[in-house]
Amino acid sequence: MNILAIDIGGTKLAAALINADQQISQRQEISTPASSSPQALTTALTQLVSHYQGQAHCVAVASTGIIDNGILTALNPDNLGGLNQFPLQNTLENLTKLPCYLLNDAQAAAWAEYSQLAEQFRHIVFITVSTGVGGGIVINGKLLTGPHAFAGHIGHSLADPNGPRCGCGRTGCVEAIASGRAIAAAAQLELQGKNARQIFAEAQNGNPQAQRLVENSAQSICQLIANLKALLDTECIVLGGSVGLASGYLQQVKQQLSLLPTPFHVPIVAAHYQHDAGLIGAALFAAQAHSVQ
Ligand code: ADP
Ligand code: BMX
Ligand code: ZN
Repeated sequence: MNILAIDIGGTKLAAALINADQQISQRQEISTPASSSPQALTTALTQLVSHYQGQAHCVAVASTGIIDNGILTALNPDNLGGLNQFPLQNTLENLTKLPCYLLNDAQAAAWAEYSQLAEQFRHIVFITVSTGVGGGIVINGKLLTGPHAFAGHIGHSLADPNGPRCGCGRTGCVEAIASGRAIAAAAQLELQGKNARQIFAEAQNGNPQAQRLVENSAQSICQLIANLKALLDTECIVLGGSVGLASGYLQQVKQQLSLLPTPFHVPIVAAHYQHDAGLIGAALFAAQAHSVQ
């Protein structure tokens, strides 16, 4: 029987059925509502899950935000149109009448990526550069979630004390410089009003401002990776999210890391599961949790 996997990001909501061999079918994607009203997210989730009735035995969720005790708490509410608290587990259990297993989106993606790197590495960090910047940490083959499910929120570590204010309330977080939203927010003049995807396209066309915005993002992700290497002696960094997976981005991060002293060097790879890492990781986690019940 399949697992219904749902990925809740700041920009898009995805859902799919995942079988025991991690094969995906019936994948759907809709935009994340840009509203602080819990009702708007409930309506979008209702639309998304209605398609899968009777086809799954449990629900696996990878969601942006701190996912603790079934509640989504936004660390950076700006990423969810101002939505701050949302009863995610209750909402989905009421909608589907199925047991529901939840993880943060980057924690879930880290678990998926670790599952297929496990023969090579025991210590990896997954970084998503997407609407925000998220992280999932695997140490000695175990996913680190922490006592309050907060572990891995590396997008909210300091990149520049003189940088922009972050939606989390701190100043100069990595997310406030490197994320898709931050790239768009920093755009001026001819790039004002464009989103990160459009700014990447402009950078490819040779626009110097766009190239500088992409470079600043890659530079702060490179410094974050060096910090993680010093903190955890991690063996491999996996990069995901639509910004992280954008053409040329990984190369820029690698190039900048190569300029730092050798102890900070670490292999960096693109997410094997690309944009589906969250869905697959949530399903793996749910399958493991469901089987021990
Ligand atoms: P989510 O945050 O919902 O998981 P994504 O991983 O798609 O979603 O990240 C959304 C961000 O990525 C947005 O800021 C969007 O503009 C940007 N983006 C989407 N596609 C691309 C692309 N091809 N190149 C660069 N940035 C992109
Ligand atoms: C934010 C934070 C993280 C999340 C990361 C990436 C919120 C709502 N989210 O740092 O929990 O993992 O963004 O999320 O505070 P995404 O939406 O970019 O995938
Ligand atoms: Zn922050």
